[in-house]
Amino acid sequence: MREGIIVKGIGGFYDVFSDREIFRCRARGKFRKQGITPMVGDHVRFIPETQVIEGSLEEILPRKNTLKRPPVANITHLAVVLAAAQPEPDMNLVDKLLISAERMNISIVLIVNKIDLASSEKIEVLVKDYKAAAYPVYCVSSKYGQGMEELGRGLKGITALAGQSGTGKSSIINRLYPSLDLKIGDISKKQKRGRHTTRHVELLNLLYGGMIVDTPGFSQMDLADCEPSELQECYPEYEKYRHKCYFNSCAHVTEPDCMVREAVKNGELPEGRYRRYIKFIKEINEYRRNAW
Ligand SMILES: Nc1nc2c(ncn2[C@@H]2O[C@H](COP(=O)(O)OP(=O)(O)OP(=O)(O)O)[C@@H](O)[C@H]2O)c(=O)[nH]1
Ligand SMILES: [Mg+2]
Ligand SMILES: [Zn+2]
Repeated sequence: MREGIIVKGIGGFYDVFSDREIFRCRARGKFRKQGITPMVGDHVRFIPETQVIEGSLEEILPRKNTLKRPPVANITHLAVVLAAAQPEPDMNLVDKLLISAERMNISIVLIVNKIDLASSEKIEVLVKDYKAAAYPVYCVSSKYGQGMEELGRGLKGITALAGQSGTGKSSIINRLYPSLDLKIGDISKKQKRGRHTTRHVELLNLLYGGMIVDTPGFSQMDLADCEPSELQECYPEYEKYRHKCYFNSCAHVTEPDCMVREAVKNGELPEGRYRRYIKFIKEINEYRRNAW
């Protein structure tokens, strides 16, 4: 038996990448009986095709993690892509994507694309909020190539790109993988918004090693299944302060002697991130009230 990684699923078949070759396999019936669906990113054991039958997927190895959108397993990095302009970045969505990656323990990369469309001051402001969290930030222009090589070299293992529609996720992959020619959407001139052009899920081998998966952009996300107490753990920059809060269970909202709030007040922690954090806490509490 051989081992490989599922890079694509189409109509009941799975393309498995192994030793620089792709093998088309059908999943054994036992998976369906067990209610298991193979996913892109799965490490699998398979029997390659013979002249009479197509390859056969025999075993799925334990998954390190699974992403729902896009449905991919064993992600190393979630790269959250925002555009410096066109479309204007939706920082609520950026932070929610970061939160979902933190909850899954997936390492995070932030990509600010389209730096050719904004002043360096504007880019500096966007990036500033994420310094304290110490996320790696790449400022790039997939159109003109700035920062792209460094980004390509920084991505190891499997990377999933996520972000608002039109931020340039497919364009970034096309730059990193020139022969590919993914479909790029025209931004509608009137709305300056993307057009949801990317639909299928496929793992692609990158120029500098590693694999990447493109995803359709989305515009909304909810934190409905997140516990309020869980949310603060998704902010690495609060780590240093939270154990000094007066209350052990401090949620850093209105509690007295809260060191997180203190740090925001005196400028040690970014205010924008904190404001959105408070907004998300309210959102979560709202869901919970409605659920009862
Ligand atoms: N000026 C400029 N335009 C860019 C850059 N990167 C991408 N674009 C343009 O932005 C538009 C959207 O790019 P896509 O790559 O389709 O964006 P996407 O994030 O894949 O969009 P969805 O698939 O809808 O989520 C296209 O018109 C690109 O040509 C850049 O660095 N600078
Ligand atoms: Mg796309
Ligand atoms: Zn606190």
